[in-house]
Amino acid sequence: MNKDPGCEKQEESDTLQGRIENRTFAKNFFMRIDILTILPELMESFFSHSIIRRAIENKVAEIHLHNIRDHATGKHRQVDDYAFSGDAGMVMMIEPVDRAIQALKKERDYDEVIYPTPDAKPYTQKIANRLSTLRNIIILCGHYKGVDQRVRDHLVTCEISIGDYVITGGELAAAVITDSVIRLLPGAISDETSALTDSFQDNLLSPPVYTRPAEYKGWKVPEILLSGNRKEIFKWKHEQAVRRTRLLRPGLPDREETG
Ligand code: 6GU
Repeated sequence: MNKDPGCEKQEESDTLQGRIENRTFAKNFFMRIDILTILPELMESFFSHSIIRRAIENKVAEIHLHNIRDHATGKHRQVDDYAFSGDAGMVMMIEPVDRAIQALKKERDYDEVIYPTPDAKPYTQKIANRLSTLRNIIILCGHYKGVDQRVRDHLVTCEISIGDYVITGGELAAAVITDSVIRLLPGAISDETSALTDSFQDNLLSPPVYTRPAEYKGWKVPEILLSGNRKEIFKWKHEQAVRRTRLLRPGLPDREETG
């Protein structure tokens, strides 16, 4: 690998607050995400539901799905081939991927070409925050044994792993990235402040939450939450968040700092 295709470039708008402040200057902001995949149907259903659909309806974001196979040449519209190394497993070919990317680049400039892959740095909220400040991004979904390394060396600008395990294709990872980014865009979720209180936004896990009834089968909601004392409740929530983080994710702050 010739470069570190990290996705954590520092920007003034690195904090979410900074991002929101910057955004107030950018009226009519919307984000365009182009996803290159060999399984567009698989992704369609995901994006036609929930938060993502609402964001699209509210013109906060646009998602365009493109079938890489449409850019394949030859009778069989081949998009994968055997590895030169002789290893088992197919490799996604550079030509259809390059053609798909160039077709998009001809239409507009892109801020990042993202390639989700297990052999990359781990995805964090910090990266999601930064991606949410961009206007046009491409996400390339890999399959088989991955894409030809020359795609990564010459076309991809940002590589992301969504965790230390392997899933079959890049589609689910692209969906994870898209969801986490779009929910940060102003207007994507009704209560805009709720993106600010997400787990990880301040390197803390969320505190526990409760709703009615106050008692069920003898299992009680903590007394403090019924007290109406906002100051004490705020303090309790913070203590709980710290406790949970220390217990479950002791390395969380370090990991965020070192990227
Ligand atoms: Cl981005 N892709 C695949 N196939 N597996 C993964 C991943 C991505 N991140 C973690 N595992």
